Amino acid sequence: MVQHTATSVVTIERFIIEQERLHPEATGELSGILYDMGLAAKMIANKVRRAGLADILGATEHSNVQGEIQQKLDIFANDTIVKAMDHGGRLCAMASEEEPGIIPIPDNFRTGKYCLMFDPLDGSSNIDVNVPVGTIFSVMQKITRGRHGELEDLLQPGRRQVAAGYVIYGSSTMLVYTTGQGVHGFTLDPSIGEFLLSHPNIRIPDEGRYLSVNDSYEGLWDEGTKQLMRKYRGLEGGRRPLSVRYVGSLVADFHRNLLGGGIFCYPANRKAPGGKLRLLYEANPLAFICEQAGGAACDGVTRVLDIQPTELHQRVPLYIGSRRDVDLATQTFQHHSELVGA
Ligand code: P6P
Repeated sequence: MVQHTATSVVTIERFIIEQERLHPEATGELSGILYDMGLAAKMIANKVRRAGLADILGATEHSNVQGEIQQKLDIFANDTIVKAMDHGGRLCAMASEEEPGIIPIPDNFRTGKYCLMFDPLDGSSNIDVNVPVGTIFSVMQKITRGRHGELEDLLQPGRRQVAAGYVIYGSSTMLVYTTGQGVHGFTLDPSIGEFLLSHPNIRIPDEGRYLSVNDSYEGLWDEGTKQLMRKYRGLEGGRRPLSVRYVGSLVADFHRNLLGGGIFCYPANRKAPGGKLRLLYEANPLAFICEQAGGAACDGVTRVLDIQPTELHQRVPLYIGSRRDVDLATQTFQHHSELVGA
């Protein structure tokens, strides 16, 4: 594989082709999915960038309070991805945070051997305060027979993903993805409309600097979670304290920790015993990326990528980031379960 440095001008398309050449058996279908996700990302970025002007520019349909326009951005992002992906002949099914069931490939389009699951615009309520938001996607290979994908194709454990990625619409627009050959980041140059390789071979530091958690839920946490957060804060167990950075936008919090080292926690709590974040199109793709960058991800007990899904939109508690920080979570919860079990 060609070794690129950060000064090489390499488009995402060229990088994908070079990666594909490493696999003589590759058919180019997976590459096509990544191209099309890049196109959808550019279209969504263009719309998100101008969201704050919607009141001034006037919404295409009708002028609205900002909130409802954000909701339209969720739908716009969802429809953009579906329309970019449904006719390429690479997919047999899709699933989105925005839609209750499987999104089938129309009968007049060819189908392929992959399934795409995505959160089209996570954290969209943050747009009106100019906080970065993101798109998250996961690609699985079809395991059932027949032309169209079925629920069984989507409900596979995360370790079977063939690709995963996210787009962060922040101070710049970045697309970060993995196909199991490391994690690579591309920054959109809006002047030429190209994603250029800016972060080859991203690695997450073994030990973090940041703790991302919404501790307004502390009163709803169990004792194990409370103890774990005390450890991260250096109040117990002798660890150096982590700095708290919590944006409230999953992709923004994850991206900062991926580059700088840290752990993002969305624990279970009494009101949300299964956590808040979704397994198939949030936890799984970010866990695949994190592990490929040298990090880890668990639900407190089980490796995220080993969880067997049972429902399309199931939620999961999430501890994801620097490996030593995630290990501390599993050790703490294991100790507490032994105490409880004792
Ligand atoms: P809370 C945004 O609504 C989101 O789905 C994620 O992007 C974010 O990490 C989380 O919820 C924030 O949840 O309960 O802290 O507001």
